[in-house]
Amino acid sequence: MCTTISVPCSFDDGFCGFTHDVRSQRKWFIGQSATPTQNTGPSIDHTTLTHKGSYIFIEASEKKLGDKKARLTSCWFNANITQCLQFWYHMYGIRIGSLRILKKTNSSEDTIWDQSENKGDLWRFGQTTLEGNDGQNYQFVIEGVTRQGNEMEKGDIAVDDVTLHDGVCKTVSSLLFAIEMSFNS
Ligand SMILES: [Ca+2]
Repeated sequence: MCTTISVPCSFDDGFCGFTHDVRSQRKWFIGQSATPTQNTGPSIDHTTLTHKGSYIFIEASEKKLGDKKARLTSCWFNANITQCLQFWYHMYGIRIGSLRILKKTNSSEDTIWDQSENKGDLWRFGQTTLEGNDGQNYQFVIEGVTRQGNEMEKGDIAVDDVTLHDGVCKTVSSLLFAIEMSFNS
């Protein structure tokens, strides 16, 4: 079960088997170097720390009505598997929206991790445990949500280097992993 996604995923060769939620009108895009809008989004790829690698991002200025969510979904995991989902995320922009990780079963969908603040031009480490204890097979969803209003285009959110480990997540200080991506330095 769940053999169609390939992790660790650097997004350098596409979406690693993650699929777009067909009910969402927005999509995650593969990005490289900087996103099209200035003063939002990453400047460089996380995997290589250069302009050459790729990451996924939501383009906040994409003009679309209706659904503001972009959702990327894993395949189905067996109910009894507990694992730690780890990833790097980038939330830079004065109108940043939300990044969420959801655990989805046939009957429920729960947010198990979320952030909704401007974090500056930094890649940050995130992790959350996918608990396999409720008897139901599950997927996880990487969901980006854009905000409406003035300067809504300054809200690009990016994700890179998604991976899974057996067992629950161990506590780490995300500060240890924060790497500043300043072009001024
Ligand atoms: Ca990458």
